[in-house]
Amino acid sequence: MFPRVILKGTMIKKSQQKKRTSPSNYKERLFVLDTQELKYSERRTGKKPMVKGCIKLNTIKCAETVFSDVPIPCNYKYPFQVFHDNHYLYIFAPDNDCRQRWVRALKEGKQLEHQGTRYVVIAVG
Ligand code: 4IP
Repeated sequence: MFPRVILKGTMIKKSQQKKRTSPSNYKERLFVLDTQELKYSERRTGKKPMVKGCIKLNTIKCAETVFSDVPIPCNYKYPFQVFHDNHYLYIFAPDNDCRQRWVRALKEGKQLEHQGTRYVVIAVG
């Protein structure tokens, strides 16, 4: 089945610091959520965006709003987290509506993906 785009938009992400030596930085990325994965890319003027990361929906354990007391060091102030493969991806949306849309879409995306899996299992069994 071909993936279907659910949501698309520009937000800021914090580096996931997968290694102990990884820097802590914040980058603007174009996010695309489809029925199979969450992808983020770097926009480049006059060129196709370059994919920097891709997270399969079946590796996402949860997507939740983050409430933070500490000052947020980037221009977008509405964070949410995506926990996948033992990594936390922090994404900062420009406003609360946008954040809620993404959290909801990620949860729905996961359900769609589960429904798909269940359907396949029933069909095979
Ligand atoms: C990179 O820093 C970027 O922030 C990467 O983000 C990030 O990867 C890297 O984290 C971090 O080291 P530099 O550009 O200064 O090298 P992006 O891929 O969006 O450019 P993540 O995994 O967060 O996508 P580590 O943990 O992969 O090193």
